[in-house]
Amino acid sequence: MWDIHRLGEVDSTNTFVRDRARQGAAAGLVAVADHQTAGRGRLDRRWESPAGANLLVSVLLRPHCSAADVHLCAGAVALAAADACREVAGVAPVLKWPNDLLFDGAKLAGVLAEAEFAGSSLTAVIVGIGLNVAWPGPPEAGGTCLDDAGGQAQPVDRQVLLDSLLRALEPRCALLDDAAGRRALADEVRSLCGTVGQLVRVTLAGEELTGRASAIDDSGRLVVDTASGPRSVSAGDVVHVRPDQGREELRGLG
Ligand code: BT5
Repeated sequence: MWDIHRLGEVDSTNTFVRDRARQGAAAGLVAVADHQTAGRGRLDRRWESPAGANLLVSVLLRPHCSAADVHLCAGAVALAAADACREVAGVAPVLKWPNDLLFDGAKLAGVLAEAEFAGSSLTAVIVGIGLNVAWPGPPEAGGTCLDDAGGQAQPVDRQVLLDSLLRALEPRCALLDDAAGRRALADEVRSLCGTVGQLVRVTLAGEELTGRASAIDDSGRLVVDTASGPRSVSAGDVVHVRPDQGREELRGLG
């Protein structure tokens, strides 16, 4: 099902796939790059990676679902990437809501999902993932990479990792197309998500919430039990907080 475009250098694999989606490319288009000159995170942040070090890939999905389910497209890719990390590197990451893979509390991968619409109908979802293989990210980000986390004798082969990821993604793409499949996918996201049960601080536009994350609801929102009652959060930056230290602690999972 995959039409793979291998690129030496590109501004952003998400932008490459988005441009082709707008020209009518079919679902299954994949762009993988050695290097991005303008790799994007969320909220205009940058995704950094030296040439040839990490897996930088975006896929074009055209699921039969609504805008409210776009988060599951990101979830499907994150779950497939987690499978690939286990299969290829023996590393078992957890999900950090809404879009990261963590290993031992450190960021191993970030997922960026971007939706395209015709009027109010969802026409495409571009999901990009930056998965650290040989470089753990900029020092200030406190990330990790498979070659450090896995302790394997051989460095991880990015091609083998991509093949494994796409194999794990294919059945999950089918799940996106009907309600029962989406429920199964949402359950799988919940079971791998390390955020539920954690004390969290969530930064929203103009507001900060602190409380215990108690659930992920069927719309993919994080439910946070705050002092003034439960709040559902659909976007925002989550920091896991360690209660015993009362300070920001990204290594507090588990
Ligand atoms: C994300 O954003 O985590 C989503 C990253 C998606 C990147 C992929 S690469 C392929 C595709 N093409 C693109 O252009 N993008 C996608 P966010 O949660 O906003 O995290 C961004 C933050 O992570 C930055 O502000 C840094 O602090 C940190 N960061 C940057 N590069 C990193 C890396 N390689 N490893 C760990 N952390 C990193």
